[in-house]
Amino acid sequence: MVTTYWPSRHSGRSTASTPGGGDDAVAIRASVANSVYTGSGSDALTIEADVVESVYTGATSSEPAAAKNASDDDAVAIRARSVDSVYTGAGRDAVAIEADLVSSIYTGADGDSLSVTAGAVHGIHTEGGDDTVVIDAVMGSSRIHVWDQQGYSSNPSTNNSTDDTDAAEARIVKNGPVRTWSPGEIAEKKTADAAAIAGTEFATLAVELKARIAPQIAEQARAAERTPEEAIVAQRLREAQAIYADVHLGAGNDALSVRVDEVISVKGGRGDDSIAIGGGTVALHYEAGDGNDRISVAAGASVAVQLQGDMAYSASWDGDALVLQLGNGSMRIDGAAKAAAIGVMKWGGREPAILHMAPPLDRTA
Ligand SMILES: [Ca+2]
Ligand SMILES: [Ca+2]
Ligand SMILES: [Ca+2]
Repeated sequence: MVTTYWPSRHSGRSTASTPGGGDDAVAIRASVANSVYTGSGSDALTIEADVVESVYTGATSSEPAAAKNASDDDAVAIRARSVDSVYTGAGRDAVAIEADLVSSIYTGADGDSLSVTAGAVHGIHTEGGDDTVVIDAVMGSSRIHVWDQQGYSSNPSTNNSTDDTDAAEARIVKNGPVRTWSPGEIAEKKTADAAAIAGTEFATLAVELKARIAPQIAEQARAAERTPEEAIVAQRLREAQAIYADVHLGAGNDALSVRVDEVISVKGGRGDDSIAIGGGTVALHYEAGDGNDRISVAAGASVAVQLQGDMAYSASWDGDALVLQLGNGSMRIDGAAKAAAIGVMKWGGREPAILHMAPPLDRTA
C-alpha cells in the first residue's frame, strides 16, 4: 500500500496510521507529524515537518502474535526542526534523521543503520545487534543536566524545572518561527555544512552556559593546583560528563562515527565497538563487561573516558595509540598522540586525570 499525506501547509497537526501487515510506503508532509504508526511489514516512511512526535514502525498491539514477533526491515527518513520518539523495532532498519533537536530514537534489535545530523541530540538507543551509526551534531544535550546538577541552570528564570533539556527545547520551539520547509529549503538544508548547524540557538546557548560557569572553573583550577592550560583541558573534559549518555549503541559489535562542535557522551556498551571521533570532545562511558573497544581520534579532538562503578585502570602508549586496560576489558585509542586531550574521569569525581594534552602552541615559531 502506498499512502501519501500531503495536507495543506497550514493544516497543522497530521496523524497517520496504517496498521496491519504488508509493506507500506508512507510520505508525510505537515507542520506537525504526530503519532505515526505503520504496523508490521517492511515499511518505507518519509516525513518532512517542523515537529515530529511518536513514530512507530513495528507491529501494533492489535496485530497477531506472528506479526509482533517478525523482524521487519524498515526505512525511515525524517527532516524536521524537532524530532522526538521514533521506534523502529526488530529488523535491520535504516533510519536517517536531520533536525535541530533530536531525542529518543530506538532502532530495536538487529543490526541497524542510523544517521543523525542535528543541532542538539540525546536519547539515541540502537540496542542489540551490530549497528552502524553516524552522528554529526553541535552537541549532545545530556550535558545540560550535568550543569544543572552543578548548580548552573541554563534557564534561571524558570529554575523550578528539573529537566532543563526540556526547558531549553521548549524555548527553541516557543521562540522559533513556526514554518514549514519547502522542498527547496530541505534540499538546501540537506547540503548545509557543519558551520551552518553551529549557528543554531543551541550553539549560542552553549556559549552562554560556558560564560556563566567561568568563575567556578577558575576556582576549581586553583583548588586542584593545575596550570592554566591544564585547567582549560580539565574543564573541557568535565563538560562532557553525563549521568546518562546521549548515545547508547547497546549490545553487539557496533561501529560509530561521531563529530560534534561541542561535547557529546557515548556508551558503546557490551561488545567490541569501533568508534571514530572526528571532532569535538566525546565522553566514552565504560563499565565492567563492556569489552575491547577500538577508538580512533582525529587530530584536535578530545576523549574523556568516563568509568562507571569502581574500576581500576592503567594506561600505556603503543606508538601514537593510548591503550587503557579497564578491568577485564580494554580501550585502544589510535591517534591519541595528536588529540587535543585524553582524560579519564569517574562520575561524581570533580577532577579528571589528564593522560595526554597537546603541547601549547609555540608562539615564537
Ligand atoms: Ca531494528
Ligand atoms: Ca548494538
Ligand atoms: Ca564495548
